[in-house]
Amino acid sequence: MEGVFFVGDIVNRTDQELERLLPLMKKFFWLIPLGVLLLTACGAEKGIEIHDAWMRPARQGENGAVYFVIHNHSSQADELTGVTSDIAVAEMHESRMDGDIMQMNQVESVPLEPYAEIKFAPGGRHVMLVGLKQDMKLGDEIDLTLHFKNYQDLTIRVAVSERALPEDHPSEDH
Ligand SMILES: [Cu+2]
Repeated sequence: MEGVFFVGDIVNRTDQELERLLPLMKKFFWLIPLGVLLLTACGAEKGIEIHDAWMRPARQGENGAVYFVIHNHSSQADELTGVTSDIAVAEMHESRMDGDIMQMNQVESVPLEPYAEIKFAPGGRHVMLVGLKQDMKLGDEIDLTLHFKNYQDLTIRVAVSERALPEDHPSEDH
């Protein structure tokens, strides 16, 4: 008798606790999917993003230099292995000041460390559009496709705009 009573007591207590817990569980149950959602959002690799792509105006037959920022959001290292364009031969270049002379070298690839932010900017790395097939006027836009060692190809929009260049970062027009 005593045992049965004891078991009943436990059951009753459990029920009471459940009754107390249930509203609480209902109240906070939405936290679980929210938590999962946040984990998913943080865990989801955003991959590689290109920001702020632009180039200065240039004439048909000339070269144009394209600038942008590559952001590797991934914990995996990658590599920019090439760039292609429909309106010119696209090469990756790196400018360096050697005394008063701007040296420009073609680079085959650009390493992208995990979470790296790599700037293509006047006076440094740029994509050279060699022998433009068309005039590039203010407000024009072109597509440029970036190829990576691991990541999918990214086609970006490049806007032609006039931006002030720092005096110690001469133009890449050549
Ligand atoms: Cu160049």
